[in-house]
Amino acid sequence: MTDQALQAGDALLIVDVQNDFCPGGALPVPEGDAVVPVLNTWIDRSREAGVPIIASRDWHPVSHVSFREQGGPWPVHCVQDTEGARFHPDLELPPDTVRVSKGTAFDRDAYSAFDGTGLEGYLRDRGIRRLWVGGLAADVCVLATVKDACASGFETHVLVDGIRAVEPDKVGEVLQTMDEQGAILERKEH
Ligand code: VGL
Ligand code: ZN
Repeated sequence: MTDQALQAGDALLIVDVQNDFCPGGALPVPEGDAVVPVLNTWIDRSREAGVPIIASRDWHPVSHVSFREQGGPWPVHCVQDTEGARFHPDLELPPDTVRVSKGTAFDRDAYSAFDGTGLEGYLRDRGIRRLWVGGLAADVCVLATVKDACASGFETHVLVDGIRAVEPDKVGEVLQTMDEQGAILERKEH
């Protein structure tokens, strides 16, 4: 835990808070929608501090390689421009949120928000050094994003209350892996 006051050089990175990853969606993460109020608080804090807000989204073409019908591990999910691919309706993303789409090639999957998106360069160009990360799913795309963020030298803070896993039993293991990568695990200050 650190002082959770946001400052210049920070960015909030919200990973894949989309309908398909929430209860009722195509690839539901248990309690996935529970991250929404937590992340809304961080959105407010980011706006107050003038800190940029970045939201990644899983954004697959039809017949994506990760779908079971193509021999992949997942049910059809987050197909471009479908309701399931939209951000959760209660997530209060401001209009100037920077949207990052990933997994857009037919033949290649991308779990990390950094994978094939150019996000690292975008952040560096803006002098971002610290990231505050939350979203879905803790054991898939959040984990991959946190690993890449750490490997790229960003000071990476994980909003533990603002993540949920496809396999909830694995959260402890996931947090340990994040910690080993050098991420800082953040729980509520009060
Ligand atoms: C994700 C499974 C498949 C995620 C994306 O955003 O965590 N999980 N595609
Ligand atoms: Zn996907």
